Amino acid sequence: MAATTHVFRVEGMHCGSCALLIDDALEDLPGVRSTQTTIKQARSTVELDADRSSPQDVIRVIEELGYRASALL
Ligand SMILES: [Cu+2]
Repeated sequence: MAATTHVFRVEGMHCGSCALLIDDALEDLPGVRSTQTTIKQARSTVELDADRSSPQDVIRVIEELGYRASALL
């Protein structure tokens, strides 16, 4: 199974704890191999196994935490 890297724009982060919160939640999503969220760039970079979760699932997890997310690539 090949993992692909997806980049998301994340709006609404206030501090580094927000980024950690998002990374912790994304790590629980099936198929997520790595996740790196930075407030400085307002981005989440997620390495995802497409057989297990979709970019839309990543967006849903981020938005359930109260942030806004959109796929960049
Ligand atoms: Cu915060």
